[in-house]
Amino acid sequence: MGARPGSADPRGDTIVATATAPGRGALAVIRLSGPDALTIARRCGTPWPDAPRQATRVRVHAADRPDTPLDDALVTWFAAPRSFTGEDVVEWTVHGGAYVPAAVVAALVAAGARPALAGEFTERAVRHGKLDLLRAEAIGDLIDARTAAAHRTALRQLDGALSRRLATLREAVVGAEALIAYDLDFPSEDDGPLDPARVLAAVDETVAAIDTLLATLPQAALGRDGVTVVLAGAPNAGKSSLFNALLGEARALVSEVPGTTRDAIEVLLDDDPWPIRLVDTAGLRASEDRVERLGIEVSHRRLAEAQVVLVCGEDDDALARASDAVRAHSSAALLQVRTKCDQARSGDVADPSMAGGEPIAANATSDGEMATPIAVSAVTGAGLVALRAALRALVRATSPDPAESSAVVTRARHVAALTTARDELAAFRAVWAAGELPAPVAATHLRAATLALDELIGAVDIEAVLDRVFRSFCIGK
Ligand SMILES: Nc1nc2c(ncn2[C@@H]2O[C@H](COP(=O)(O)OP(=O)(O)O)[C@@H](O)[C@H]2O)c(=O)[nH]1
Ligand SMILES: [Mg+2]
Repeated sequence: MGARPGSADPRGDTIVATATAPGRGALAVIRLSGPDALTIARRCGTPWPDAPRQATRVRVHAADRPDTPLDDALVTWFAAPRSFTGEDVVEWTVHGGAYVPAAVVAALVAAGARPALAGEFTERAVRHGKLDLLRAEAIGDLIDARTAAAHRTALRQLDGALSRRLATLREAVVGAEALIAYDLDFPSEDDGPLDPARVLAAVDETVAAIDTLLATLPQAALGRDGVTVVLAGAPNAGKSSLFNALLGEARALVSEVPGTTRDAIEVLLDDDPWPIRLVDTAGLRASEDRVERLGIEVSHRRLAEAQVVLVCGEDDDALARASDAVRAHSSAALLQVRTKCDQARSGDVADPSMAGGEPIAANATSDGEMATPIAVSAVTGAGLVALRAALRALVRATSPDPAESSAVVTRARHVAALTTARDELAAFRAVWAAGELPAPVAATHLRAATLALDELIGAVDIEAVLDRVFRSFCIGK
């Protein structure tokens, strides 16, 4: 993966990059960080402000052409170690666009700075102890967040929820190790010989806590990719129209990915507490994996990945047939939707509560399904609000509650380290319970578990993990 310049020396050289996204924009922020940041900045900014942490208007120019301004900038500088990176940092707010930021960066490079690598500012913050690795990752997640749920998870991690949970786990492992060490140093002191059950109980508790944490991984995926909601029903039931109507009504459309699959169109709608990945089975051909015989338009594959299926039909008969077909192939929660309710049909009983935003979620049966179909019209928009409310209630009932776990693991790196820690604890447990090996040998497993947790937090062996973590960051962060 290649060495990162400057990474060998924790003090590093002085780096510069535009922190804002490239392209046309009112303003751009350029960051300069490192031991020579102030010297370099003084060469390119006139008059230079004496006081740190005060936004000051400065003329920016090339070091050798002080009379040819590149821009009028607002400059704020921070003296080490009280800065994001822990080094001297200068932030230049200049005009945006293609030319000015590039010209200012070029001037700073000519004056002695080096263009920063992706994630290098945050990497330096970690090296200087301003952030642990988990919080640094959370900054990346915050920037990449597209949904309220991903944003919420990133903020919690940035606030240290996961770091604190891991610190507690680490303390428990170190505590168990200390019990053994104490017993070796002072055998039979005060309390008599160490009770092996006491060590086992501490280890078991920690293993259980790690398992709880590992079980939160699906939440990260849910926050990123959403709860999968699939539209199913006979051809012409009104699925695609409903799909579009729900899109039009949505507060925030996160992404539209048409043509990503041959058989479906899907969109990610942001919602609370989880985004919704709405899937419309588009144009299935008869030869394809249509849920046959009952003739509804949805593939087995789509049904298999659905958490919720919106079963669409124009009347009770169609709804019953479509529900049976779905039920036979899927364990997803079903929500029955009576489509085209603007069209009066003989035998229809007007039911204004269905269209008027009544608390329809109260109709949910104990297994989370809707007892009464929700009547909607893609043409008039009737019932769409109620449908969204019922869908939200169903998602809440069938998905994890985000409030329950503030610490959530989000990455394969987290899972790998926690699994290592867990395996080492299990190995310790086996050896300790058998009582065959001397205590110091058994304790090496506890050491290894602690090390895995330290690596996860970023407390040790920084070199090995930093490259992997920061490679995915953007320049200027
Ligand atoms: N009056 C009325 N017609 C609808 C409504 N929804 C769909 N349609 C019509 O029903 C037909 C089939 O709709 P479409 O959404 O393509 O159904 P799909 O095959 O299930 O995707 C089209 O002619 C639509 O214009 C509705 O809410 N009201
Ligand atoms: Mg369709």
